[in-house]
Amino acid sequence: MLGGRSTVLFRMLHRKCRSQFYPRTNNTVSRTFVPDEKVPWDIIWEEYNPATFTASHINGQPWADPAITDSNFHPQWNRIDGNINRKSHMGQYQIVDFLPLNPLGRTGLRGRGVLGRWGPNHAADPIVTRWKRDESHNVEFHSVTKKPILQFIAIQRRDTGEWAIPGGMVDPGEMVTSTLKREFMEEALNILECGSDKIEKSNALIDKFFDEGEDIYHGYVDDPRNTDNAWMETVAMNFHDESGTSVGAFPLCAGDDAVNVRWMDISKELTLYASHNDFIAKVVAKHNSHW
Ligand code: RP5
Repeated sequence: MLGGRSTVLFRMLHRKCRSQFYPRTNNTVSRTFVPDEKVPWDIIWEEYNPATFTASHINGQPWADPAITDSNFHPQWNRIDGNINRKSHMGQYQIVDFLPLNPLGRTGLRGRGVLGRWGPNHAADPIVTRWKRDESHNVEFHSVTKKPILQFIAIQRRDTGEWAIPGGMVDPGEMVTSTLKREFMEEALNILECGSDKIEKSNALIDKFFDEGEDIYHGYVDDPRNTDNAWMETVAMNFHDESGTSVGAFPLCAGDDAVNVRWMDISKELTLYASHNDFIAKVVAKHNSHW
């Protein structure tokens, strides 16, 4: 648990999951307001009694857990449970009244919201980058910072309309490295519907590209879907096309969960989904590029 840490962490990493209305509910589900100082579970707050919400459409879904009251449901918390990873990147999480507790603290809402798993819901985020170039293929530098401008492949999410890294959920038993490649192929190249000859003939190149990623972040995501009992975690990796001639030259095509996809210039003005800005900032530090 992170209860004793300063409130700075909560302001940064636990903000979007305390917004007034729960997403995808047409503002019909409200969170109890949780001020920064009351986020940690070890701060006693006797009156804390938020609403409970688990979206009805997740009942019975193959990707979702059963209700916590289901007598056949015996989750192995903090462990690899069959082929479901119930371990957290944040260390051991607590179980109170049979429910896992969000390791970052209170969110103002109990239940599972629209998330499939009680406890951690594991995702993977592929951050695919290249240098911004002019028509003569020369790298462009920012006029003020004099640093080269990095671009990354961003998708516009269908659910919130926000721009984001084209990440997705890790399937049960799936290796995170496979999720990173699969999600990119589905979300940014839409290989099924738009798969061009060029991409089909480049299988070996794509495999090699996705073999050479660099770790950027693994841990909690400040996702607006998080609740007191279910939350997003991710592994973010950077895949960089230095010359801009391999994956950096592929035609982009938005997949099912996206309405748009494009190369986006990176700067501190970006406003991305969840805590994706923080992951992009780490990529910038690695490449010493414009911010
Ligand atoms: C975020 O949600 C993760 O960082 C990842 O980008 C995404 C995965 O959820 P879906 O896009 O599958 O909804 O928390």
